[in-house]
Amino acid sequence: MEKTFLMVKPDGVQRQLVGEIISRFERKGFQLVGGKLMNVSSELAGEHYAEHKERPFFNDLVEFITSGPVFAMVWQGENVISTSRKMMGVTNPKEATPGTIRGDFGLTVRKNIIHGSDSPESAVREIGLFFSEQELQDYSKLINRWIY
Ligand code: DAT
Ligand code: MG
Repeated sequence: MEKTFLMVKPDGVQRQLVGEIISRFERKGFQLVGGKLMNVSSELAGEHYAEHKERPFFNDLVEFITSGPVFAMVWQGENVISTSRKMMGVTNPKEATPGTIRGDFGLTVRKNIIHGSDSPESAVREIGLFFSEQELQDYSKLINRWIY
């Protein structure tokens, strides 16, 4: 089953949106396979955002993601990578559709509440950066037969 890496950023944790966000993915039918409240070191932040190293906002991005605890998660389900991106809304909350997480809770691109992997390759890479094998649970839910 497809897996993705999702992370409530420091603004989402401070604004007490962790429960709301978990609830949205649970109600959609996705399955939580790993989760933890943690601090992101500058080293991990640099690796996680490596693709943005040359961007003018890179330093602000690293400063922000290391500014307080994040809630890191791994979710699984059919099409979870692209569907969770749709549920998050586009990068800039100013343009994100109401009904999406960024559309409902965010105002600016620098504090856009949630991160989600954008492709199967980044999902594998990001899950590996944030979680060890032992931190991921392999279990089945009876309700899945009413979802699939
Ligand atoms: P996403 O988080 O939707 O995958 P991204 O990978 O393009 O977006 O960028 C990573 C983060 O960097 C994004 O969540 C917020 C920040 N960011 C993106 N574009 C920005 C900009 N023009 N100014 C400031 N921050 C930006
Ligand atoms: Mg991205």
